Amino acid sequence: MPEPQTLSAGPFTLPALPQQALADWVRRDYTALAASCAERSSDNWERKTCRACGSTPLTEVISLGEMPPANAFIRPSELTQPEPRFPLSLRLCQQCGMAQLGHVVPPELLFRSYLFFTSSSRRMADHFSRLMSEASDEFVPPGGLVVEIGSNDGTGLSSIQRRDVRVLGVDPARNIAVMAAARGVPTISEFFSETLGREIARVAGRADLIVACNVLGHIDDLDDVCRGVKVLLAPSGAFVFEVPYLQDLLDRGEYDTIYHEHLSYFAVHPLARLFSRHELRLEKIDLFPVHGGTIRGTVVHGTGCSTAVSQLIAAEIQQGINTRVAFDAMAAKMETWRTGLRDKLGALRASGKKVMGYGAPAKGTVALNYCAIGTDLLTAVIDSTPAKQGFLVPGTHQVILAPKALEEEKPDVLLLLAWNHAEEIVGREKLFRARGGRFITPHLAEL
Ligand code: JHZ
Repeated sequence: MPEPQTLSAGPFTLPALPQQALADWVRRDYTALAASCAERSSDNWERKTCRACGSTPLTEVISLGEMPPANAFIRPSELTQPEPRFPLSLRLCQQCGMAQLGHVVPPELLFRSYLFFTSSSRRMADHFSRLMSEASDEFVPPGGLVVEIGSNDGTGLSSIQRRDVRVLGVDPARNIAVMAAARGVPTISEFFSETLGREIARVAGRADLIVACNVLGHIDDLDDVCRGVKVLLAPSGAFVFEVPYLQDLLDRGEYDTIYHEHLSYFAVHPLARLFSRHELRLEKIDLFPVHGGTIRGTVVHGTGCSTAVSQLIAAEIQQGINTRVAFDAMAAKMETWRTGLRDKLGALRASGKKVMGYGAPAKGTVALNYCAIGTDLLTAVIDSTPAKQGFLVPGTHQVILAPKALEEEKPDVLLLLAWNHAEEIVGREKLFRARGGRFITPHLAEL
């Protein structure tokens, strides 16, 4: 364990807390800390200005109608109660081309109790461990501080805990923060904000590395987050983030990744613009195939962006990914898949085949609701997450069963709702395939 040391952190020159003291601080001061964070709006409201550049107008390019929140799994006993639904429509900023949702569901409703666990995919856990390890090698000196925003169950941070670094998680999901703390990752169960960034810097010193994977898209006030990163990040530190890439969403028609939790759909161009408004420099972009196509950005203090990032931006503009034409093409594909999938499932039912879903991801809720696939077409869904089992898919109400149900139910066809984990899932379910079982995807691919 490193000795306490004094960090020179801009206006903050307090002794940095070692790991154990950091954990004690989180435990002891949690209530006061939570109260000091800005209260969130409790209304479902409409967004009129762009999250990246603040401009108007925002023009609607895709509508998925009214949808239940994608992770609002319900108990069978709650079936008689009305299920909340909110408008789900994608809008485009006419100035910077940022794609974003028009309606904001209160984050307290979406994120305080959460059923998605980073550790649910071995491949993703490895991906995040590699990120943590490589970024720590590059940016974190001995005894340095790593803060993860949206740290979930602590999968990422726990992978570097044996190093000579201090780790601190921030995640609003109270049920998951407890799990992270139990595996030794001190976690502030709050929404990240400028207020919280200042508080962490004041008490723990500035962070050498701030990580946020699949988080920026979930936050309505991106300016507040950037201000928080700016005050928390050490002068030579880095902010490393991952977000699904809009280019892949459009190319592959990943309409099911559009849901209320995802408020922004990022291309590099609007991101660079957002950061530069906060004197943060987008230094590097790496592309990864995970989650249907992801970009990892590395941001440092400074202005502008690197030559490599500028080249990516030029390519995006040339391809027109932030234009209405690209979204119109996707809307047409969505319609074809919806009709095709309903027809296919109808034909399978007519020929006496049993079809179940595999994976109860957030995107599964969107695909099933958008295509109006009820329990008549798809009887149940398999998912390995114990916390989801026994619950029903929001809106369409398939019961979620543990993978062992495959042997009892013996479905003929599995609709792979978690298509982004195809390799892992198809690779594991060899028995199902051996007895003639087939996987199909919501995009009508046969695996
Ligand atoms: P998965 C999540 O979306 C949530 P989701 C979040 N909003 C986000 O931004 C994106 O990730 C990027 C199960 N499973 O990862 C586990 C198996 O059953 O596609 C999960 O419930 N067996 C933060 O929810 C689901 O599938 C397996 O072998 O769309 C996958 O969810 C594996 C690998 C997974 O994320």
